[in-house]
Amino acid sequence: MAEVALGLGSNLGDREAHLAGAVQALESREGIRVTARSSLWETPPWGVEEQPHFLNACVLLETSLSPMEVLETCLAIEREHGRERSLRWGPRTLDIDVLYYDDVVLTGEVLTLPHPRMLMRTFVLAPLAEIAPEKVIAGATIRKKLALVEPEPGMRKLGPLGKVAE
Ligand code: PH2
Ligand code: MG
Ligand code: MG
Repeated sequence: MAEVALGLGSNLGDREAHLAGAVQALESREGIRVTARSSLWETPPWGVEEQPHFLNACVLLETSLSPMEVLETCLAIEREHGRERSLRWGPRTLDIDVLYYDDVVLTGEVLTLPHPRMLMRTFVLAPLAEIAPEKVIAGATIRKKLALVEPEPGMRKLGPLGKVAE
């Protein structure tokens, strides 16, 4: 069994329903158990600033799937939520990024682990620090990495990431 962290994001449509639906879809997949979920966070858009604010969250999984199988599962769930790939860093109904898979380090065409930008993004580190503060990535804990990045003005912690998308 591997421990995997995923970063979830949405800034189109019913954002909360997309994130809650993603968790439900993950839970229903064979070989995946969702073991922890962060709070929901409202975050200003990074990269392309002219787009709606995001809701972000992170979850931890215990899984028997391989890294590529986890990625393919995430992409399939994104598609089920009407994800269209157009603008890089642009608006999306659902984004699911594989942040780390145990301590696997790999650089590939479609999958790089740990996620190459996760340590620079407060919208990833803040929710992840709620559920995996002691996880070490690139030599330091998530808690420490979060303390090293600039606080993001306009980022707020909302309620729990719900179970059911209504
Ligand atoms: N995702 C992006 C680009 N910009 N900004 C925020 N706040 N949250 C995101 O999840 C996000 C983003 C590309 O995946
Ligand atoms: Mg992303
Ligand atoms: Mg993505």
